[in-house]
Amino acid sequence: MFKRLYCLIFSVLIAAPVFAGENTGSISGKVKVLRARRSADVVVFLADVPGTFAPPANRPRIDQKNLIFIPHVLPVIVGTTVDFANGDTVLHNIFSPSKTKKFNLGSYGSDIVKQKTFDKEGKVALLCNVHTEMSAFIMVLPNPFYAKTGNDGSFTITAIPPGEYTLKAWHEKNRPYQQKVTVKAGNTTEIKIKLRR
Ligand SMILES: [Cu+2]
Repeated sequence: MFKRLYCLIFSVLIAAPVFAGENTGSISGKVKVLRARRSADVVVFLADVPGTFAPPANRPRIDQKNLIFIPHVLPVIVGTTVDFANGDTVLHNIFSPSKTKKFNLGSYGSDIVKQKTFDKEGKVALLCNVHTEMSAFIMVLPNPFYAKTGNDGSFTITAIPPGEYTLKAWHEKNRPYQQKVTVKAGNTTEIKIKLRR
């Protein structure tokens, strides 16, 4: 009986260091976009985490429904290939005039999904040649330590290696924001951000 108990305690002690979150930290917070009704679609990210990071195995997707890009803002890491679908019955023609990635997918309907790989950091504005009111953004980031705010402005970035970093926040209509942030193992750093025009 005792032997079994010791065994159990021992294995728990050995297993402990590999628990997720034990060796990493989190950043959690809230962004307030001043003079805006919603604080959604703000990309909060760490600019300077050392290491190389592979893009995800599953391709993220930007769809188009009722002449709206969904999602409106898509953060990805460098090297990510994005699927561009058309969920409407009309043709769309996605293009980007941005320096980060200039491209034009041509016009196509719902029977085709096209891909583009984003291999340079920066902002990519998406537009449609057919519908001038359509707009979306892809933020190409250096690492997976990012989050996008919900309607209430809240965000959480998890599994961050401990260290001191530059935290940046981007919103399409506001001035870019940055601050220093310290991440400690097993800890959550709380951040409050106000974005101004
Ligand atoms: Cu369109």
